[in-house]
Amino acid sequence: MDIQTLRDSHPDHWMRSSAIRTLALDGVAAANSGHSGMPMGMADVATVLFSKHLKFDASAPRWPDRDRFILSAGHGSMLIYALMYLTGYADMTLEQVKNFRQWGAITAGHPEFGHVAGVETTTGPLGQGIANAVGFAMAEESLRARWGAKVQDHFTYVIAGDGCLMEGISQEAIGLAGKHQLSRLIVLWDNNGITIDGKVSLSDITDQVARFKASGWDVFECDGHDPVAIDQALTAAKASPHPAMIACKTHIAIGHAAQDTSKGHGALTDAAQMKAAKETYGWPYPAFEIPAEIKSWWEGVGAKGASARQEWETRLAALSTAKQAEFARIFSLDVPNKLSATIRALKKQAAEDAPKMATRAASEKVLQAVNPVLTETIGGSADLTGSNNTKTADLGVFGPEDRKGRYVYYGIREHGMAAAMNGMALHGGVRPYGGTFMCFTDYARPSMRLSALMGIPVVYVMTHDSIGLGEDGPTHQPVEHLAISRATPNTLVFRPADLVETAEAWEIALTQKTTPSVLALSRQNLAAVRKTHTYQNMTAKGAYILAEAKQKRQVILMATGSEVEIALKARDMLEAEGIGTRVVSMPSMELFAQSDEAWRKKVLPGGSVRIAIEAGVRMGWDRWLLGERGRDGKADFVGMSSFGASAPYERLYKEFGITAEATVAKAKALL
Ligand SMILES: Cc1ncc(C[n+]2csc(CCOP(=O)(O)OP(=O)(O)O)c2C)c(N)n1
Ligand SMILES: [Mg+2]
Repeated sequence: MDIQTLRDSHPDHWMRSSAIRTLALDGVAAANSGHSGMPMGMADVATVLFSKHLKFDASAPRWPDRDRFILSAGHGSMLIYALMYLTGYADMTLEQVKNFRQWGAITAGHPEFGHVAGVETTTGPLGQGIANAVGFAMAEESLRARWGAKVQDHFTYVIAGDGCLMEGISQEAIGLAGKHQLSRLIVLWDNNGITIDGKVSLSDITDQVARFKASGWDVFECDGHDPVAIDQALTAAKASPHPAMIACKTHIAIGHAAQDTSKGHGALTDAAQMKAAKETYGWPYPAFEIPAEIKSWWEGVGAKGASARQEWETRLAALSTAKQAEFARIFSLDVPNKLSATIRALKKQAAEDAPKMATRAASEKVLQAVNPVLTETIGGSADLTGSNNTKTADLGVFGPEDRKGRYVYYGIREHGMAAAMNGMALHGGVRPYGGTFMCFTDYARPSMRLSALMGIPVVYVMTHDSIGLGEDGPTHQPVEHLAISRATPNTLVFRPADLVETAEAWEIALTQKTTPSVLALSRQNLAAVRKTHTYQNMTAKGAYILAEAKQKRQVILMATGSEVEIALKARDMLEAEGIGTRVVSMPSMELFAQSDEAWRKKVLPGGSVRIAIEAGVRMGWDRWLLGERGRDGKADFVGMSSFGASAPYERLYKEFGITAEATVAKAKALL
């Protein structure tokens, strides 16, 4: 259909969707940067979705039973900002729209969770949104099964572009959603055939319809500018018993000189061309001006969900007081009081038994105690369940047959798993954790970074955390991964040394509300190092004195995880030679950095030789080795400076010089 036909056949719809198009043009022109073409091309789909299908209430953006709308093609951020302004979200004022991409405005270049009330997830790194959406839909299925459709009953809609579908992560997401028959998940593909470099066909000839179908999706197709066709496709997609993809054939930058070209992807700021486009639309109004009748129609769209929201509130209020409190608790991320008592009991027993075990096995022990208490947890692993020790007997398995199951077999999809966990956490009401090998942090990394950026408390259970995994060799042995995780802002990295520290680390991770955690856990068995019970969570201090010097202190050995027992052995050897040696266990550098200065000085006073022992690279350690003021004295590092190798782990520790003997030699060399 040409534009004149579209205008003539649905004049009201055309003007309402043109409000989005012109706001996108005006916002991008004011910023002199951004992406005009995608919001222009998808304005018709968005208008039908928001006015006829999406269950939302602009006056209550966070209402737990709303439909979720995810703009996976985050570069088209003006689409979501325009929709929020038009429908009357309180935070999305015209001023904000005019300040698109400016310092202090909530209208960031790409939609950011936490900045804008109606933005469900941060998008922009292509493919993340569609993969988050799988987690949203899983959380909805899980909560609907456990709480009933009266309390949780909604859809997750995604707008994804060619770029989202080309990214590898989309395949992981599509596979996961298909397997789990997430029928409440609907993806609207902005099928405009254009990306930045030119036509999609420059780089891809995938039959997307066949591809989605191959993974168990239902696929519908429509002219993405025909409101009747869009409505029909959405109605069919909602009725389908499978996840649904709607291929919306669209024109990028419709009505502009750049229509159907890659020029249309970016910022369309040429004044004459903008004027011509608006004339084509039949839009005579000045920049940022929306005629009152169009604005008020849109505000009606924003208000129409209020009754559904109020009915939901009434249904919630009909639940028992205890159930209402529990519902509020899981959505506010509070933990039950019982959690700390559970952890403490476990710690006490562990200190008495002093079991020799791998920290991954310790983690399983903690989960066995915690999962029955914290019923909002949803565990999983990317096909390494038996290695990551992430499954406990009480969880059951999530799937089409059992939506109440709390364990997800993510398959070999680390990235998809991490993104799905982000989606679950963002949905609310559940607390996801998932495992893989520490080395494959790399495969999950883009989503781990977004957990941190968004400030959501996903827990990453990363086992086989060093050369200590042995025979699988350097492909599987993380060396730089602790440093990368620690370098990421707003991320807590834990490398516990035994069962007690593992329990403490889990307690901290599970009480976070705005910070993800990475648990680096050993494959190999470790001796218990905390054999005296402490009521206090020592890991919460980040680092603490595990063993004090018996003689005048000359050396401080710092270590994490599997290397703590090496530090203790080196201390015995040094003490035997009359060299007083303190051992500091440092399960979390971030928490130590956050602890007060007095504590840091107490744990790491000046005047002693300092050696850090960790089976990873040195990067990150110098702050503690050289002193926070960089003048504390002599220091050295026992760890890795190359990739590992394939051999039994005892041999590897020897060959790479991560031993008590090497530690003693380095300490003595500095004395
Ligand atoms: C992971 C990732 N890689 C690259 C980019 C840069 N980028 C932004 S949009 C885009 C092209 C997207 O094409 P499409 O989804 O078809 O959007 P359209 O041009 O149709 O608006 C690229 C490469 C990105 N945002 N994220
Ligand atoms: Mg495109």
